[in-house]
Amino acid sequence: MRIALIAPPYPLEEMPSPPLGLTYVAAAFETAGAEVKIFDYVVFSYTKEKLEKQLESFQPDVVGATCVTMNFYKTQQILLDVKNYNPDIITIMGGPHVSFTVEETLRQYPEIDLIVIGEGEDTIAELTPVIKQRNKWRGISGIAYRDDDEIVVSGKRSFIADIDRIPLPARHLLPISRYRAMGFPVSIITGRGCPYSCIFCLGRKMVGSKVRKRSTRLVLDEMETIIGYGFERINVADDLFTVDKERVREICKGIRERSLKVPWSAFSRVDTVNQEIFDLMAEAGCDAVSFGVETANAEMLKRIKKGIKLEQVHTAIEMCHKAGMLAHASFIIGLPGETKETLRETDDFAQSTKALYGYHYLVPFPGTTVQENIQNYDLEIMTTDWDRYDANDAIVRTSAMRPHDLRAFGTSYNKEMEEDLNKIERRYREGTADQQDIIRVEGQMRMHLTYQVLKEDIVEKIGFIEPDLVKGSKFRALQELCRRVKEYAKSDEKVTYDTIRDFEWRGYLVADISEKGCQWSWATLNGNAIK
Ligand code: B12
Ligand code: SF4
Repeated sequence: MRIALIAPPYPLEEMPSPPLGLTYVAAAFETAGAEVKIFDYVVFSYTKEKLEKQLESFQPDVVGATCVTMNFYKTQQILLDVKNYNPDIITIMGGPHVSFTVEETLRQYPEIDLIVIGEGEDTIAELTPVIKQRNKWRGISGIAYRDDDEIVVSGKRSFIADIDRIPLPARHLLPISRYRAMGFPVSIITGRGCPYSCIFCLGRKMVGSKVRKRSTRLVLDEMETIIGYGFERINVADDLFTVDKERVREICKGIRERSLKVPWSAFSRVDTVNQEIFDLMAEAGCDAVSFGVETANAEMLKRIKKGIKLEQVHTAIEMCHKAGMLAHASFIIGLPGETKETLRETDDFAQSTKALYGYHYLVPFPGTTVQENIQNYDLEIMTTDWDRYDANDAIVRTSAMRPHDLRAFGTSYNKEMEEDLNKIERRYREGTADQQDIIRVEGQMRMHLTYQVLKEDIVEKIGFIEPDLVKGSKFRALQELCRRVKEYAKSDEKVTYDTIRDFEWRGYLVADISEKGCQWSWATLNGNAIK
């Protein structure tokens, strides 16, 4: 049984890091005995022709895809392309969007044969052996599919109680060198479940209200594997990582004992931390902590069921700084009851915390309490165009604020940031920038260039260097590659040469030199060329 898994495109602004859920899914299919390949369109371009070539070469029986709401249409389009190529290939979708839009998705998009609802591992284990026998699907819980005109939603599947038996994410199937080049942190989850019920979040609905923790040993093993792949930063993405202090102590102790030298960051809640824990985390390499604060209006905090107090925000941020870590607070624009005054209150508060802070717009994702019970809130949803569910624009209104007003607030905040950045860029161009400014500007330029090189498959297009230019010398071949990339991407000369040489030095790019010339390619895990 061959399964191709699609990592659908998503934009640079969302920091394309290795897809976590999909690598869990890949591991579950491998454990069920399938041969699995990931078709990655996060750090590769997507074209129908490329997909067809990949299908032709791998000949999968099944194509599965994951998505969040904002890239649902792109993902569905890819599955449509799969069906157009070969209608016999079975197509599956899973993830937080389709888990809560089962009926409408299956009715509107016949190119999707089957949806896996919620946590996937146990469903995959049961489904894989019978996946080609549709008449056997009925007995499997946690799925939905079409049977002629009927939409069949099978029984609910319970959450996996012992998550230590879930196989570690199959990151070895990803194009690792391309993700390393992007440089974003690799997310890990040390537990599943959330006892809180913030009205804008799907967390609890996706993973249940009971927190299920993985053993410290497995968390450390996973970190070790990630470091072994050459990644340079990890992000512990569970909100509730700091809830169980004993476990944080154990993990931090284990990191030191195993000498895992990797900087990491963590998400946390302001009501679950203390100075001792932050000090331990900092000693174990954690250098930044993000807190969801959402709003500084106490009434609204209650309404959204966040369950935190504003005093706790100040205390947590001070403790975080005292431990020598960066603190980041995130806020949401457009929560129910939002007014000009509440936004002002939030912004004043955000500035008073001395933390780095940022805003997203409220997005009522399908399945969230705010979306399902919209009539109970001072809120109107203006669109169900899923492309707009990226949290970077206002798609709701409150009685006091239209999307336009909410946007005006967000834009004014972004404008301040942009003006700061413009000043730094001006200093850079005029040659008066200090070292910190230079690192920041060149870092931005490098990130954009890297993204362009990956998304436009530039090395694949121009990475063959003719023998008369190579003359047997890797150095010459590299200089020529840098020159061509600069020309193709129309990028800054210094940044291009620094970036491409660094990729080669770090082993992300490998050269195959022969009398026929030099072929540059991205490296696989064992240093060969990705084919
Ligand atoms: C870690 C995390 C991140 C990390 C890592 C993302 C990554 N690279 O993988 C970071 C911080 C980078 C991130 C970014 C974003 N995230 Co996020 N994130 C999470 C979080 C906390 C855990 C997700 C996770 O990995 N869980 C572990 C895995 C195993 O679960 P899973 O992905 O759901 O996959 C399981 C099942 O869904 C199913 N499954 C999934 N896909 C498939 C496919 C097939 C074929 C099958 C059979 C099964 C299957 O099986 C899997 C195994 O059990 C969730 C909250 C939550 N608890 O779910 C939010 C969450 C997924 N994120 C969310 C959002 C919105 C985003 C962003 C768009 C940020 C933004 N602008 O607001 C970006 C988009 C990134 C992207 N395209 O995926 C939303 C999604 C809501 C929605 N309907 O769109 C969630 C649910 C939080 C919320 N607000 O409610 N996120
Ligand atoms: S925002 Fe965090 S604490 Fe609130 S429900 Fe979601 S995962 Fe739980």
